[in-house]
Amino acid sequence: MQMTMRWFGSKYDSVTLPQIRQVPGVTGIVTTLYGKKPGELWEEEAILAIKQEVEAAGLKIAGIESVNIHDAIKTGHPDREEYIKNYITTLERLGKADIHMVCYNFMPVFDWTRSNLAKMRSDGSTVMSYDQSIIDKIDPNDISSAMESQANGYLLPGWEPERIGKLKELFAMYKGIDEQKLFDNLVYFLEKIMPVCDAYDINMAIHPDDPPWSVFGLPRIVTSKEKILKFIKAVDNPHNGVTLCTGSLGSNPKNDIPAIIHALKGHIHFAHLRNLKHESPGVLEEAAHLSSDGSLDMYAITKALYDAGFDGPIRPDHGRAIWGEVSMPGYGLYDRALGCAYLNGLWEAIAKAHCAAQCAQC
Ligand SMILES: [Mn+2]
Repeated sequence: MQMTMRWFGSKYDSVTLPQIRQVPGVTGIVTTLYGKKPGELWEEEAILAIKQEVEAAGLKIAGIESVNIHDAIKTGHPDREEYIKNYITTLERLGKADIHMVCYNFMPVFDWTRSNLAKMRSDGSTVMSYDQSIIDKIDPNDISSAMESQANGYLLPGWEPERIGKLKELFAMYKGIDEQKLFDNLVYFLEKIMPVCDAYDINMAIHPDDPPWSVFGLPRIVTSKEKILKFIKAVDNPHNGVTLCTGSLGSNPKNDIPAIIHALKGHIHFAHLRNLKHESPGVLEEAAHLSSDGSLDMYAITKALYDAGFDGPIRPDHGRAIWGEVSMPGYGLYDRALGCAYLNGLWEAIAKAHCAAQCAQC
């Protein structure tokens, strides 16, 4: 595995590449052209510029998170052909720049959703949290201003104001789109892009829905082991894979994450590791990465990745806001650096125990 951190680019991120370079064991970042709208073509020059900037800091681009999918592709609108063409060209340009992993999601209208971006915990840190009863009371038209007002002045990933500003149109586009149609549109998209992924060895890593259930009545299809296996099997190609996000999948306590990892062996191209604490059904908050701070067994999850032969990038995903740091919610330096150190420690212990057990056998 390769330990990485997410970085949004020098214009958008409070954390710098030289800071990331000093986190022990971190050799790469995952990034994006953050100003790009879903569906927009990525220019070669822009891709090479960010690559050079990252490499000049002594790091590597381990993958892109994300190249976002236009709603015409998700809804199967006739315009999708044009947007798929753009997507293929962007993938081709990324492949030529020696970038081989692309994260994306297939969530209708809204990307990730939270009810609170700065919930105070007993130790004085703040975390992002989710309470279904609060979401149920929010008009979908008000959710973006509720999220934006808590974003510390940063642009939130997946909440592009131009797109979210047209919520009525967006909801109208998804009228009549049920789970089956969304699934068919995902399969259609994947079949179209697999040839370019084969040509440039690009691993596509779909991000699970966050949270993994329907929000505001919109369909969601990347929510459980069974549903993920359905589209992995529908487009039978090793480049058709997932981002194993423990926080998103783990929001539903019924998702057994080590079992999901084993079921998806060979199709996990990227891992987001974080912990969360379940309060009651539909009520949860993010936690420090340490197993004992939340409800997920991070040792069992890391061991399952190791045992499944996972060799892609891992990132510590969201962190708490600690030590007075002000950043984009979830993306401060301090707690994610602690997360890297902890996850590197788990990985080293698991790898060495595995080697010792093998030596004992021979
Ligand atoms: Mn994630």
